Amino acid sequence: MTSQLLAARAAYVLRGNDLGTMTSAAPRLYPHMWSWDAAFVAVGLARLSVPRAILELDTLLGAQWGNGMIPHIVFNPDSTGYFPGPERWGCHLGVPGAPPYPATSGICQPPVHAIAMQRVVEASRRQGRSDRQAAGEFVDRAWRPLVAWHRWLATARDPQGRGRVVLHHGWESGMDNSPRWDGPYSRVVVGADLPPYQRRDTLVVTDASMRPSDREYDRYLWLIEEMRRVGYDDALVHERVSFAVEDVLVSALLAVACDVLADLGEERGQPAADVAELRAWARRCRAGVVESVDPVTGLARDRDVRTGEWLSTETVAGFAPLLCGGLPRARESALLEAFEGERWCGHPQLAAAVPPSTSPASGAFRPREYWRGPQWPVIAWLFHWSFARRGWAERAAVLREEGLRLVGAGDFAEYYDPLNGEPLGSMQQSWTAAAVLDWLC
Ligand code: 9WN
Repeated sequence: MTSQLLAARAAYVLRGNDLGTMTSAAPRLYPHMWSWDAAFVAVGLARLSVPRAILELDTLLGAQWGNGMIPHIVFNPDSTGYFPGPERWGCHLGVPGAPPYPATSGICQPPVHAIAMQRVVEASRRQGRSDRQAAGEFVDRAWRPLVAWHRWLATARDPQGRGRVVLHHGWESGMDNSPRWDGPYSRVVVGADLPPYQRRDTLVVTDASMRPSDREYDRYLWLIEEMRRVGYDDALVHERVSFAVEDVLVSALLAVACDVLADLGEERGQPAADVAELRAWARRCRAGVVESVDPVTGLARDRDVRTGEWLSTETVAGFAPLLCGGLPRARESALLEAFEGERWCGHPQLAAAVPPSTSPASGAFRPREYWRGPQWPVIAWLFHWSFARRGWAERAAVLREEGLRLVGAGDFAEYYDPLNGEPLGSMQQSWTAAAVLDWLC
């Protein structure tokens, strides 16, 4: 397929998933707005229409909680096709700080929104004056909400100031069933009083082996129950919820996002005190990520807060320092070598040289099981964007080329089998189309 046709098909996917003021993450499996999906979607939309990209982010920010949290799902009121829906979360039913409308979930996702805002601003610079003005006004309007979001992550979710963001659900990492979380999840004891439920995801993706197992779902639902029972109160969640991990990838993204936001704020003359705070959070998170690096493997590690252990499964999160920087030069070069080496992108059996979610050389690797092995185009995009930002133009170009090789057939799948390139999970996934648009336009 030519690049032009692929880009046209990507645009068609985003238009098809457009619900008016939000874009569904995918038409059937995810008929609502997801937080980090919305950010990536805005990156793609900015190539089609800057105002539409801004609207996407405005909708998301419109659902922000009073404490600053951007919820991981903003529910489309016209769809009931996803479980767990608003009733199971119960957030719109009087949880302090949660908006009564639109209904939202009660957890967060990775903070990539400032990155999206920066891409929208950049896209606007290639357009006419009205788009540039709209983007500038958007930065001004979104400034307080985004600083509040970052503040919540840097404080409520890092109460000890370790520089690593604490998550209370695997869904908050965006990498739901990654083997990173197997240890912490194994210690989650599902209560006998877990209300019964019926999954819907396996009605859409009928090959159940591509999705998390029922046992995993019980734990996911139990964590929601635990949070709901303490009214989603930040301090109580931190104290009582049985899953608590320091996520190194989210921490690296927060570091980058704080710097990106601070840059935009400086350009727009936003308050110097806010900018200084953002820079301080960026420094602290960068240091937290660097501190997590395993001296033997050189990969960054998550940490189980409940047991204090470092978690060193070989997943793509191990490359978090490449996103945020901060490593001494020799260690950074070694990490880049590992990224391109035969345990990762250079693995001889890969169909496309982009990072799989888990190393194919690891015992935890499962090529078709969701975040346990498949390649996710959006993750390739994230590393591509970071590498370009860090001045590694050639490496960024390779990721773009290989990412496009992965999605070249135009299915815009959610994820791909790294060993044969088979598209898996949901098709017409919005963020896959968005990554392709950004790569091609
Ligand atoms: C739970 C929407 C989301 C992505 C996540 C991905 C998946 C949801 C699910 O889909 O998670 O949040 O039901 O599996 O893991 O990264 O944001 O695309």
